[in-house]
Amino acid sequence: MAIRTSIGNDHAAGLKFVDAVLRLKKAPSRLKPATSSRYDDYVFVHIQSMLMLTVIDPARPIVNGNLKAGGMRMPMPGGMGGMWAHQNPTFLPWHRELLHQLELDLQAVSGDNTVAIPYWDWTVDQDQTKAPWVNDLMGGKGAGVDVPVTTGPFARGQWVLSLNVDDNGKPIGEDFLRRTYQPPKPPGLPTTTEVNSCLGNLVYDAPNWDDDPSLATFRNQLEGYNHAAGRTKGLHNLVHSWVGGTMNSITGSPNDPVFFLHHANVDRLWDQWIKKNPAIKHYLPETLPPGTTWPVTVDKAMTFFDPKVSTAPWAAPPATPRQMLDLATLGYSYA
Ligand SMILES: [Cu+2]
Repeated sequence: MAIRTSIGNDHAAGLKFVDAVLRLKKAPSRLKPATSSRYDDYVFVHIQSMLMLTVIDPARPIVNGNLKAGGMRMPMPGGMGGMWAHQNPTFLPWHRELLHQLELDLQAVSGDNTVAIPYWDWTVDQDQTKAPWVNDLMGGKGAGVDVPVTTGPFARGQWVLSLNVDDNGKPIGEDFLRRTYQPPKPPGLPTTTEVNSCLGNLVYDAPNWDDDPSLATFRNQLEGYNHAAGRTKGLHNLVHSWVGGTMNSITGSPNDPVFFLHHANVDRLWDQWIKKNPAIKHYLPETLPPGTTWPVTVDKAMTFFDPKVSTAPWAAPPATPRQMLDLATLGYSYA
């Protein structure tokens, strides 16, 4: 049983996580064995999700040259680029499975089934000189704007990115992490007030199930497209931008291990909301009107790989949203 604790007050758990991540970065890759590591498999799954390599809905066909010459595939226009995992209801269950599978791998590579992904409560731990940004955890940033990470275990030269691509999936020829901490205006990480307002929303998601800023559902608020007045983005999206650099990449953000601390916190908030509201629907849609196949309904398998370009990223079959709703069945909890 893994217990995910706050990296701000459980330094030991943070050290265990970092040690396991460094081991996973040396473990053999299943998806790209010649060039990358098992850690990078998770980066690759996320890159694929953003490029949406396979269009799974015939009602929303490939348009605008999705398949470019030379095999490079482009994100879909109109906010459809993240259809596997972002800008739609699967955002929460898809990332829950990604983190869960990574956590199982971290445990396996450490020979310790108590290794857990700590969460970064960014409403509390906002000081850039404290956890998670200290030298034995995530490290910090260099001097200046948008610069290489130069301290800690993930500094340039020590933590080498093998899958660093731009938003179109094109390699950017840089093998190191960048962080900026340059927040969108107005500056600052999300506040407790903003989180509480999201947690008070009792509708998981609703048509058109997308990233329209006016769609005031729990999922769209937690993902960050529907946000507080005066912000340009909200919760999850805002934190990606605040860390900046590699974390601001829509494709390769998991190259920065802080991605997993951030998403553990997002996942924790979904769990809090579920536990606080036992009687409501914890995922929607449950069914769709006849003739429609999008978005993913609660018992439909989510997409984690494109058979055209890779094999399955882990042994478990593709999870459905319903299988992600109860942490007890997944073997971890939040403290
Ligand atoms: Cu993501």
